Amino acid sequence: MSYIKYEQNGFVGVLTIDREKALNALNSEVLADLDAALDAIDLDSTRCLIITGAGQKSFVAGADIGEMSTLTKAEGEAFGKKGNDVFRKIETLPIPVIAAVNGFALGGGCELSLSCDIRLAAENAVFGQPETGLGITPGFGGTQRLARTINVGKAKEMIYAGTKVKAPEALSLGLVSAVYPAEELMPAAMKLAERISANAPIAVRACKKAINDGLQVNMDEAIVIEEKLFGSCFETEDQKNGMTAFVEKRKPEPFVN
Ligand code: CO8
Repeated sequence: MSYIKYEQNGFVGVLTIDREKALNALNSEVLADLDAALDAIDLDSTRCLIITGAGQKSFVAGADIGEMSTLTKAEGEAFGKKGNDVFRKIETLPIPVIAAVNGFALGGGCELSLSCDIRLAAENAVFGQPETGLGITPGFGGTQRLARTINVGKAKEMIYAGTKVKAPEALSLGLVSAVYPAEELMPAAMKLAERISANAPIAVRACKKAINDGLQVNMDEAIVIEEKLFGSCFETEDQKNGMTAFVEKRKPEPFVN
């Protein structure tokens, strides 16, 4: 039995973390299943991925506290690395990843959403890094990605004090792009994923790479990254299709990989 459900809807993959009884908390098995499910995605036929949690209450309520409660220093580091490797795989997946945050996104759940490109939230979503109240730091990238995603002072407050943030505040902080009534979250995520998938897939992947790689270096190096990826688009059928259609005042043919 896998803790991950995966569905393919046209060009869009929908990956659900399915451990509802424990509010989709991430234990070693869930992380291993997530890792395997990511490896199994057919990147030739998938242009966008949505990640969500099973049920109405929780996206992911964190790493599994029961499993972590008895870890030694070495085991703690190994568990942290396991999560970090999987989340980095999500962050560097060639295609865009949307987190559809359907409830609690605490600790490792908040960190999972931060490894995605875009976060959409249901009205009942709650974000937080409660780790310091458990005697640990965030360990799946939270100290790094939260501080790079929102105002550093607010990220520090959330991490030092364990301040939780509900969906409307998450929107005002720029932590999420939009908030929807619970039943509208997945349709909205699908709609966005389909809009992304309708654009030139090689160009979309190049944009993800340019943004992610460029943010890690200074502006002079970042601009060179963009120039190279921009130039590479001119070797694609999609560029010819998209630009010829504009010049001829018609819609482009569907884009290809
Ligand atoms: N781990 C394990 N089990 C969990 C977790 C979790 N993080 N969250 C919820 N559960 C389980 C509960 O134990 C409970 O199980 P059972 O029914 O067997 O008692 C079930 O889910 C339902 O939970 P509650 O009864 O508590 O539901 P409530 O609606 O009363 O409360 C909350 C919901 C507020 C979300 C509450 O469950 C809660 O506070 N959960 C913990 C949230 C948290 O602290 N998350 C952060 C964990 S630390 C972390 O993620 C670190 C990441 C980096 C790790 C690095 C490793 C080195």
